[in-house]
Amino acid sequence: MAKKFYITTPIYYVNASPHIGHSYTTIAADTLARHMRASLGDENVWFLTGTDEHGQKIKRAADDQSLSPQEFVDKVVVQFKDLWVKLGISNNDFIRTTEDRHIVFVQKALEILYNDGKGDIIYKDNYEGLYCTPCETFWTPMQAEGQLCPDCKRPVEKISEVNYFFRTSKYQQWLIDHIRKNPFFIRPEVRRNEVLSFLTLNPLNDLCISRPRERLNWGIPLPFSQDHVAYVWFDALINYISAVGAFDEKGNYRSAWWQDDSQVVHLVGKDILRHHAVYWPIMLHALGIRPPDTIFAHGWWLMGENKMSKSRGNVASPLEMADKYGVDTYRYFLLRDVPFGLDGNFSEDAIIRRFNADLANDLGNLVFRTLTMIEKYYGGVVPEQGTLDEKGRYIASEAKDLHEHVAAILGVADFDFGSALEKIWEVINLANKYVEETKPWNLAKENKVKELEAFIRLLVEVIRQVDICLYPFMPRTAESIRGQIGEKMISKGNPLFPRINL
Ligand code: ME8
Repeated sequence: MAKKFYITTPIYYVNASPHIGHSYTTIAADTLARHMRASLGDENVWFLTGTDEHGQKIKRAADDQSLSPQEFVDKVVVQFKDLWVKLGISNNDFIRTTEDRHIVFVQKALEILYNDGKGDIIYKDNYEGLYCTPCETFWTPMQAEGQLCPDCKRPVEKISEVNYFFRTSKYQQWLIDHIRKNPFFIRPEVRRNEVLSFLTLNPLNDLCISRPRERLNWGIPLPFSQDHVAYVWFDALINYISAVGAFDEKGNYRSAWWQDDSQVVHLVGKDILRHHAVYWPIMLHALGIRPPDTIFAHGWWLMGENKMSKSRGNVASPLEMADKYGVDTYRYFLLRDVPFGLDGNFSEDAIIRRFNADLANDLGNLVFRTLTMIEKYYGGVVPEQGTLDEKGRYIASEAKDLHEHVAAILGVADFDFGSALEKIWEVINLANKYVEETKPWNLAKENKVKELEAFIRLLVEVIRQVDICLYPFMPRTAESIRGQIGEKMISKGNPLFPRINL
């Protein structure tokens, strides 16, 4: 097992407010970061998120509001930062591509590739192509069938200009070999196969990494050309290394987090898989930096048939959902309702169903009935451990092993949050069923003092184990359960999840 864990989210465009899709990746990364901190220690986990602030899209959005691009991004970035605080996101750093630390680093990386490659890695050429401005991508006439962008289906523009290119084609075979040798490099499997077939069936086009300043000046100036700025994707991908390291005077990258003994994981949506699984590893390889260990591309939240997206305007607000249903309910819903990797339909009805069934009925009920019994039978003092019957012993051992089971599920690069939560709920439900079968109120009536004590103590142990496993997913809930069931005494308070009546 790696000694260090470095996890990232995409850096989001600040052309509009964050929506549920953005919060999804960030909550997933937060859950993994919290989970890994529990096993590796806080000091061995680094969680990075941030914002992508250059490029045409941002410039246009700023123009629409009659603001300078810098004024505009300074305004919107606050919404992302505030949302992450509200959602309990425990990122260690937040990188903005307009920060000096990033700009200087990108220029250095370009300089290294330009000088070391001596025209073999970066070269200048005339470019004629079809360009999709919202996606910031050039397409060949075959790809942009009917003059429409194959990704977003909006019209493309014909463009002819002198640009700088990155000879990605030179690294195509290296990348294919790397993907074949490393089954966990691109996950889930379906995405790995998708990238492999793309790479094995098509010659890779060299990547255009500049934009002429006369067309777009909101970008990082190329160190070797006054007339160009860096293509926004080239600038953006580099955030993953600019935030955690630097080049030494010989051009070698040094980082505390991007090391041989660290596990480097990028979580992204499937919309940006190709940028991450093809261009990014090649950029790193050309810079003499090893590829990340895993690029996981999750599915999309849909509204009806369509992907939820800023440009379509069919978005739901994470702030509103968290205010309405609670931050932890929202976190739980996103990670439980749809298997990580697949698409899912977003609906408030589904949140309410999860809330009432899993949170109010199962978890909330187990905690509240345990607290009530401790108050009623023991005046609020947590009883001592006692001798359990066979069923009780089985539940105790399932609870004891729960953390190991959850860690085994999350330890595989498929990050199956849904199955991990299901496993936790199996134990919660075992305990609830045990209460119903044992009928502790009868034990009390029949004066079975020892049995009752052992029984209630078991429930406390189950809740403690569940609490530990739940913490990465629902940190505030876990903390509040810890506050309610202390080492020796309880502090009952209100039910955690009062039912929502429809
Ligand atoms: O692509 N469902 O930024 P972006 C699930 N700046 N996840 C979604 C989603 C949805 N409907 N919509 C967005 C960019 N996401 C670039 C990234 S990284 C070097 C540069 C999430 O603001 C998902 O993680 O368009 C997706 O990949 C990302 O937001 C795209 O965010």
